[in-house]
Amino acid sequence: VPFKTTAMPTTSGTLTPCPDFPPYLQGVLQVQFNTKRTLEDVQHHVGSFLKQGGRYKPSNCTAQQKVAIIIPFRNRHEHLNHWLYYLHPILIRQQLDYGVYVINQEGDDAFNRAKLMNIGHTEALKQYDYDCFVFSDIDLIPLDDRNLYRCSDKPRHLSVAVDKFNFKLPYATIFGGVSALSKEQFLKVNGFSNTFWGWGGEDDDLYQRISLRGMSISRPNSAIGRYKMIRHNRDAHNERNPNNVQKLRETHLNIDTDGLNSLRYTVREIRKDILFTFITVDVQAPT
Ligand code: UD2
Ligand code: MN
Repeated sequence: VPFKTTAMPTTSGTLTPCPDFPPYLQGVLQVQFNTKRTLEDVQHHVGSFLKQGGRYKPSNCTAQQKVAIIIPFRNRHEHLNHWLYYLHPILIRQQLDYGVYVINQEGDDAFNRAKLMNIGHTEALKQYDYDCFVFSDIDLIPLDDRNLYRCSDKPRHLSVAVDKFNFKLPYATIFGGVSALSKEQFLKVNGFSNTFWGWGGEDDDLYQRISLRGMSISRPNSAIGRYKMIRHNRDAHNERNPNNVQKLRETHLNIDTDGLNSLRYTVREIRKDILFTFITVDVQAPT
């Protein structure tokens, strides 16, 4: 039984808080991407545990946090299927009250990962009173379910040991991949910058925002924070943007005016699948 739940109603009829250490965790996980997976496969695998929109909450205890998982997306359906296949069972075992939001950039202008994250945060809060946001690439699968998709007293970097980087941090301040910020922490930094178009820099800018607001980051240890990244080439319309290097010198000038408080976009469609909420947006790329 993959996600055993034992009913534990208390005498008052209310649920007790879920424990600090979820009892169903398995530790090290087997992950491989050679099997082709369709959305139907994944639905058969985990669909019955979920509610429309990729929502779940434990039935036998009150989750410690309400977590929105935000995934920036364009044209990575194969990766999405793997992500859903592996992550839903993990998040269920972690006893989270969670929802999965895939933020799909419409059109083929330059990709803007950071702005999609801000949009995901804003749209998720319209659906439910989330108190924690996990921002994740579509192609990163944890190799250990003790790496909890929760927020802590500091902004948290979860993807510390990625196979692509030989399971080491490529540099000490890296904050890309998978990261978790509480609602309060994310507001304090004014979210991500909206102005990093194309590949690179947006994650470092967020790290600098965190430092500028007097916070430091936390990480799981590198034995637990292990990930596999699905192999891929750089996508079309997400070329490395050399302007982003200069932008990184200006975080302190932009943090107050470029972020959640200047976010402009148009929602094209909100589609609630059983496995995820798929939100297609026009990010208003500069012409
Ligand atoms: C690194 C970072 C990533 C981000 C990126 C620079 C790690 C482990 N990862 O990843 O967090 O900072 O550099 O922007 O440090 N995407 C699409 N469609 C596209 C393009 C991107 O869905 O056409 C999404 C998808 O969720 C993808 C993510 O954006 O995983 C990051 O893009 P990437 O995987 O091409 O970048 P990568 O692997 O160099
Ligand atoms: Mn990647």
